[in-house]
Amino acid sequence: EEKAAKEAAASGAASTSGPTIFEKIISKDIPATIVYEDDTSLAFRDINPQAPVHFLVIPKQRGRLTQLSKGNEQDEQLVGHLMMIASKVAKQEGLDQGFRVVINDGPQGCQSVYHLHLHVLGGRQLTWPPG
Ligand code: D5M
Repeated sequence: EEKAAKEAAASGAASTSGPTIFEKIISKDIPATIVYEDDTSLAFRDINPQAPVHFLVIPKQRGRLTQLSKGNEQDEQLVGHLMMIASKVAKQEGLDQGFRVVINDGPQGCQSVYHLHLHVLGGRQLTWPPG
């Protein structure tokens, strides 16, 4: 299912409207392993981890920001906050040798869930460039 979503994203066929799976995680209608939560934001483990540590950081407000490229000045504080959570939870997860923060944006960025999210990956030697 995840592979299908990825392929749909790459082909540009992913849905860019309506509630996403992340809204159901926010409302706790579907389970997730939450590693951080505050009033505005949530971090939880990725269901399809690409590294020993792989979690996502998302804003809680529904429909606020589907993707980074839709943001404006009003989102600056929120996006900064998500970044700081990424760093804080990376530390909490013991990623003292380094980690990577990724935002996939749009079809060519391979975005499959249209609710802004930061990927944080670590716990192994990562390579560059990404695929
Ligand atoms: O990444 C979307 C990411 O969301 C992808 O790495 C899988 C993850 N995902 C999808 N569904 C779930 C659930 N239910 N729990 C946890 N993680 C999930 P993108 O950047 O949009 O390609």
